[in-house]
Amino acid sequence: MSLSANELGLFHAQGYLLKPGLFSDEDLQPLRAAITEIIDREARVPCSEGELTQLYTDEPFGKRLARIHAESPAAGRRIALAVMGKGGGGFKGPAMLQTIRHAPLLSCIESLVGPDIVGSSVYRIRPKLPGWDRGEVPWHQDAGYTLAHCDRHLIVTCWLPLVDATLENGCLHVIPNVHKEGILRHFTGGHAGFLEVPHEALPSQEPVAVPMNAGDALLLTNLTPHASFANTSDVVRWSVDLRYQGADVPNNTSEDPAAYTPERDPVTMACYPPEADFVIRDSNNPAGEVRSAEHFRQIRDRYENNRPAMPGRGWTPLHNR
Ligand SMILES: O=C(O)CCC(=O)C(=O)O
Repeated sequence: MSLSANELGLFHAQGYLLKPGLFSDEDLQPLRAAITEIIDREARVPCSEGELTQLYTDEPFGKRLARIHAESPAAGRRIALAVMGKGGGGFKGPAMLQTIRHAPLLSCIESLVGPDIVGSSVYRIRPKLPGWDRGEVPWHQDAGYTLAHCDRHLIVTCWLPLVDATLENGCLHVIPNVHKEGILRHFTGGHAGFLEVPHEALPSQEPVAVPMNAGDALLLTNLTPHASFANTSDVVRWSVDLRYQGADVPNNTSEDPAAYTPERDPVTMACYPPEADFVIRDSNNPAGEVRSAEHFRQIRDRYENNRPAMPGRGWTPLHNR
């Protein structure tokens, strides 16, 4: 399943590549089941307090939280945030590691970053609820969120929908062929509090919408502008975004979070210090690879419980422009 020469050429020319059917329905099932378990647990609270009339257990994966949200927007959002976990990347169950370590995906990643692979600290589950403005992510490059000295390195994002991602439910949009032009000017305080590159600062190339089936994977560079817009459907557009980098790209795999003091020079830091990177493949020290759910949880917890601050990288507020 590794990338062909043609696919590699496309990725490097366009800044993204769609890999259809990389995950089977069965491969996605553990993550869907783990999410469903959290929905089930969290929905019991508003149900017992009369805020919600039922648990909607008979609804399919894509519809269940949408039905809860339609009945009680507040309960729906609370449950969505609980699934995402603390800081947005707090979901660290066995199913997440299993998805990150999916062998066909790692073969593709190896084609892009080499055999020694680090799982980049920033991964997210995104429950894009119908009509929830926080589900709409304005134009940005992922590099806008990482420290400036990492702009020159490749960090690959794998965007993976757990349900079909359509124009109606808010699939991803990308701007092709501009990732070699470097970092765009981002602003803080954009739509729903995200970083944003405003329309007038975007490259002139036409954006492309990328509708995808559940299990397709979209591979993006960290300099590929992308965004997603409103979900006007009646399903939750569930997706995960995972990130990978070569072992030579700055990371915190062997650092204690306490080493990230405010005085420290950012150029000596991991690309995204607040969360824990983890070793996926290390040909020199296979024993250090994070393979067990318990090891993964410990590594993520260590940073979650002592989260280093993210040094600013000079982006100014959108409303001041
Ligand atoms: O899932 C989305 O709608 C946006 C994802 C995104 O911006 C990202 O993965 O960087």
